[in-house]
Amino acid sequence: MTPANNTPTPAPGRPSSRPPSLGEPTDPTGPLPPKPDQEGAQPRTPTGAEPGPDRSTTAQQGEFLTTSQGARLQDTDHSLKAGRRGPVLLQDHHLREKITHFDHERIPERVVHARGAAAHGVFEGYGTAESVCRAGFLAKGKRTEVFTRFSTVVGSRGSMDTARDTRGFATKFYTDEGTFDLVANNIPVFFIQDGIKFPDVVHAAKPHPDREIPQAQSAHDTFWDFVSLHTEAQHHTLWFMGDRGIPRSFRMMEGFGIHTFRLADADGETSLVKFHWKPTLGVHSLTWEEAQILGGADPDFHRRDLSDAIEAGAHPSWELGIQVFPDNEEQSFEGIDLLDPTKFVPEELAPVQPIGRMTLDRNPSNYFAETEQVAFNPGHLVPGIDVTDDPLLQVRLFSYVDTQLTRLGGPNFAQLPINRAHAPINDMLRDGYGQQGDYAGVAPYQPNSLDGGCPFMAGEADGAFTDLPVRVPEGVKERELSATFEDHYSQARLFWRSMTPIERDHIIDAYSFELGKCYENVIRERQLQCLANIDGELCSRVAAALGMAAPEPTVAADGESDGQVVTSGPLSQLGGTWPIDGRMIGIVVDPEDDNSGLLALHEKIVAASMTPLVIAPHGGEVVGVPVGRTFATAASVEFDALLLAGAPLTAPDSRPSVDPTAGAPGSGAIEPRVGKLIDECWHHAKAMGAWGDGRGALEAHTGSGGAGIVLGDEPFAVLGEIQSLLGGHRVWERFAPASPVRS
Ligand code: HDD
Repeated sequence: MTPANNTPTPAPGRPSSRPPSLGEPTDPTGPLPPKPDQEGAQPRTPTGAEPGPDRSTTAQQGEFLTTSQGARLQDTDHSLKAGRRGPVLLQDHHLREKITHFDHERIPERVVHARGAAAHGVFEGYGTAESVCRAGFLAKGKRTEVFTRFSTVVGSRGSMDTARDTRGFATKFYTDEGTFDLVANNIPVFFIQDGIKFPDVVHAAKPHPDREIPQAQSAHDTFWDFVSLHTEAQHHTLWFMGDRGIPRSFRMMEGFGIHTFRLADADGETSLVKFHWKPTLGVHSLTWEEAQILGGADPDFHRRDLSDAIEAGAHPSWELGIQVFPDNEEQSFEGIDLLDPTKFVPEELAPVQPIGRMTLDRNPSNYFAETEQVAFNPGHLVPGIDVTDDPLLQVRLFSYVDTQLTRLGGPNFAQLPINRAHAPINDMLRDGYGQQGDYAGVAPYQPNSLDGGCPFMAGEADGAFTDLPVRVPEGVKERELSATFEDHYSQARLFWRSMTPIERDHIIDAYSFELGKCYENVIRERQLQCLANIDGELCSRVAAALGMAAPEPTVAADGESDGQVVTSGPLSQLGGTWPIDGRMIGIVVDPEDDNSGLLALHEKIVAASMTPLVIAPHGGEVVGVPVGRTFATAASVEFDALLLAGAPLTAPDSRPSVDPTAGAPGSGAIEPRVGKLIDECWHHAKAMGAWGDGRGALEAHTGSGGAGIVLGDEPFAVLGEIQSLLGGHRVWERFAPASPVRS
């Protein structure tokens, strides 16, 4: 074999064990010197932040490569052969170990929620829950480590982040009293009322079994077939046809425990509650066009956004809150059945009371070890928190361990570092695949005398988990649900009524798109019937988009309010002003211009906890500021706002553009790729600002300004106005909604 040019030189003082003529890496060497592009000003991490302090302890350790048995290796690049050109020998134990391990590196992906991203953090209790819950981690000032995994539901592990879907929001609280998992979603109601229907809804939502398409989409016949037949799914479906189905960021999602849980205080008094996560940054979404473009341009958009924000120090946080209801025999509140997971309780009827705050401040070091192997379970409870008889929750209590036995290869997954409780563990679970324990003692059974009777049972005073003495309802065994579960439409109507005109337009567009992708007319007709039962305008506008007749409702609406609440303010996500931490600001520069203020602008944006990305014709630096994107790599969908510090023109010798709408090369027209950035930001209702030469370009592309266009002379002043606009997320005033004003 010809010696490789980059063969590392043996470390000083360590002679090679092979003749130098072979020129192959044999002896262990020191680390290779950094490549030119790894030196100097290049960021060490994608955002330029210093790597976290834990990296040194989690990186590959030790000077020498070894086998899994600790034997130092001399070569891992060549299999052992009978002569240089001969066959590979079976006795090559290093080869077999390496390949065998590799062959088994993949584990089954989650049957749902396969694609996710996660982060570590801390939860701090406010102490405000103490009157209803004795769980120690809710005490005032108590800090508890957490791990949160966000996910899409339908797509497989390699699918895109921005698919229209419900999002998972699962948090593991490593409390002193054992691990508590809050396995939540970003929508407060679920598709189905009884867990026995879960395989049905998932089979319907997953790709068609014959061709396995489409991936990560609900825009297909089997999904709409199911939800139009099983109408309890209509309420949830309406939520994710709305903007919550395409979040801007995991950091900007609410989380909902959905089910009603039962809490107990220190005296054993019980209450019923629903858990809510409220994001500090507000609830914001992508536009559908952005989501679709991102699916191709950056399928990792949400996981990148989460890890970049954490790395840049913009640590996302959520307030945990509870709605509290009396624990009455009917387990209902203001006529809403609290055991029906397709219903929520409007905040106007039961305000969300804050009980603590979670901040995510550390990215996982290893995706597989942490994000992939984490195992959540709604049955992981701590003293003071218990389940109710919600028939969906009851089935979940079985499903999670069951699936993890397969996914994580046996019964010992709780011993994996990410799943290990931070409370002392003293169980009597023994043996099995992947057992890590080397237990002393001979009596892993109770009662015993051989191990001195140990371990002992804890009483309530020792912090034992006690099953709350809840009365079991009388009745006969039957496969039925309570009659109070039968209303499938009134809360869907409440949701629809609570939307602003812009949000209604988005919902109509979403149904029109999704049903437009169905092949079977009968499915569209049936879904239009469901929409008619929710709202006449919703139905007629979707029907018009499909070119079909709008049916009359078959379910009578219960007057204007469908209950005590006509509209519920917190259901709409528009309006209000929110922090802008972690927002992405694109800055188009022309390197030929005077860019002397660029560094200061860059620093100002970073100081405001946002991420600036300089966009220039070529990579490298402009006045010492690193270029984050070139015209070839920039995509408007990455940015929350765009600044034009210059107006790069097409170079006289540039090649013809493949984009037929672009200006002619050499014409002195604005560089077409910059023009495209501006046009897309305009259509996606994003704030844009310009000064200097950038003004003309922005004016030309936006018809001399308009809502959300900031033209000025001074960069900091323009930036200031852009920041204010960003607080409202988007500039919807730019477009008149087609919907009438909210009723
Ligand atoms: Fe589930 C995963 C949330 C109903 C069965 N579920 C899973 C995850 C989340 C939820 C966030 C991903 C956890 C992670 O990141 O690892 N699931 C929910 C919510 C539900 C719900 C909020 C309704 C209120 N789930 C539900 C039912 C069943 C399941 C009714 C079964 C009958 N869920 C599972 C599962 C998963 C899962 C198959 C897949 C991987 C896993 O559990 O560990 O067991």
